[in-house]
Amino acid sequence: MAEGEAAARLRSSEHERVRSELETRGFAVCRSMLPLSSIARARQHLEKAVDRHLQRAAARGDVPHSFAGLSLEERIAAAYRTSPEQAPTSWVAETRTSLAFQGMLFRDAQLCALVETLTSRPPVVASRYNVRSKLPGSTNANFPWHQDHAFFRMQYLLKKQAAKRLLAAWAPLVAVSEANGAVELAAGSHTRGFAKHTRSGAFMAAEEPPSSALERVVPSLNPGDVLLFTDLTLHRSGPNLLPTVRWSADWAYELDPSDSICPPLAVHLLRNEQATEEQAPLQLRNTRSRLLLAACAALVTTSVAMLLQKRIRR
Ligand SMILES: O=C(O)CCC(=O)C(=O)O
Repeated sequence: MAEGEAAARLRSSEHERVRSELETRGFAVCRSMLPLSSIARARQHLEKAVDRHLQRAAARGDVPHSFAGLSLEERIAAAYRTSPEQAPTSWVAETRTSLAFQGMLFRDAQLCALVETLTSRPPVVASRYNVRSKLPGSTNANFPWHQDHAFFRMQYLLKKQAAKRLLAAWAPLVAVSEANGAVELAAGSHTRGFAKHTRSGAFMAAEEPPSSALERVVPSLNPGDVLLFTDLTLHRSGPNLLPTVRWSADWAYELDPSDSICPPLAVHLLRNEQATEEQAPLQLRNTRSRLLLAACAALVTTSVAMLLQKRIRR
């Protein structure tokens, strides 16, 4: 068998494994998906962003000094050692136009080829993404159980857009395990529809934890690995108990509800939502009518009062 043919077969069987795991378990780990050269470029970009951040923070007196010379894993942890809750947890503004993140990671050719096989369309990277630093001793970047659809839905609705369905991608920029707050997933939770969520601080949290019947998995990941999961897969992440910073990036690809890897939102919820959306204009109409009635009543009252005043004066 020619070398190219063997590679193509291997790739095709790997794509089918990922599809099958996304469909049945709601997540799949893709080992060594991203070239280490891309990870290195992303880390270099962050090193510069951290340097700029700490130079300014040191000038303001927020941190003792800029801790130049320390590695990406060590530097902000050292700078914010006595105040980890004050450290930034998100580096979106610093990476919005970064070729390393937007091009080399989010639009990596091998990853995009996989997504294209899974959806039978050229992949579209969703506009939302994050680059996260989880510091030891801070709880700011620990996520409660949630489905990403709760976040995504809110973000689209705030932009007055219909909520899109997405496939989430999560990639570590350092070795990640349970010890430094890796992502924990409830296998199979994506088949149970969109769960109710409430706000929990800055987060959206599922009202109920995943059923104890579901297996919970915390994949240990190395730089280059990518964790893919559906927007209905319940997941969370715990504290970083190591002395260094857990760096990661998460982004997403747009799905069509008919894609085999896009689990359905529960039918009862769709009906409720349709009802709510249909009621909204009615409620607005009712509010407008009430305001109009109140204005008319105020006009009548004022006119009667003026007439009475005129009569009294006469
Ligand atoms: O990075 C983490 O710790 C968790 C991220 C997460 O849950 C998410 O992006 O939805």
